[in-house]
Amino acid sequence: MEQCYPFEALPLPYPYDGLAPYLNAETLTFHHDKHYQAYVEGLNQILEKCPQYQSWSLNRLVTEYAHLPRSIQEPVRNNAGGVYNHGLYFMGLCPGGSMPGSRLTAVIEKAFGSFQNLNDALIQCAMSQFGSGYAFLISDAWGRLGLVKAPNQQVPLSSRMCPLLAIDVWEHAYYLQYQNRRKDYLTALTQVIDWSFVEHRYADVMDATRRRGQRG
Ligand code: MN3
Repeated sequence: MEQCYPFEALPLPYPYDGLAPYLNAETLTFHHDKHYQAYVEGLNQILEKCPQYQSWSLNRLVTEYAHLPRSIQEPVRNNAGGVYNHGLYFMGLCPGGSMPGSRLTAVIEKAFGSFQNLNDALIQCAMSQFGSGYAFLISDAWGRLGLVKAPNQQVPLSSRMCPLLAIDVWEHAYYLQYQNRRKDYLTALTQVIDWSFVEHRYADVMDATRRRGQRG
């Protein structure tokens, strides 16, 4: 799902009230239609004035923004990051949640001991992000899972790391429903994570690694 200019917000693959009561419709509507949309528009506005970079994919923008003219590096980093991270966040949720299949479960147990441990560690990682940012479940190029946090709209994407799941801990992600209770939000969120989406992304990372191995 490589996205290109002009960028568009990915439509929610579930209704606005589909994640209730864990995330209510008001929270989801503002988050998707206002906050996510603002990053999309911000990125398009920057690139509108820089046609020579309109061919850059979203992945390229978030990984190679440092090669852009200095004046747009920071705005591209923030806005392209916001587009990437929000797409990943919303696509990683689904009504009722879903469980990982046997293949991903085995990888999770190897890295975290158990699925429950992963959920606990994910909440802990997201709680420890001071201020705005995200917690991510990532895979390295060898298929090893890990958790990382990042401030603002930084994206932990590189040749050796791919984010599989993004947990948004900006206050706008939960304030309307949970106010300052970030942990309540995170605990609720673990009920609606779409682990089959995570498993698909993980399979994609492994396929890409195999292809690179065959080339090399
Ligand atoms: Mn957000």
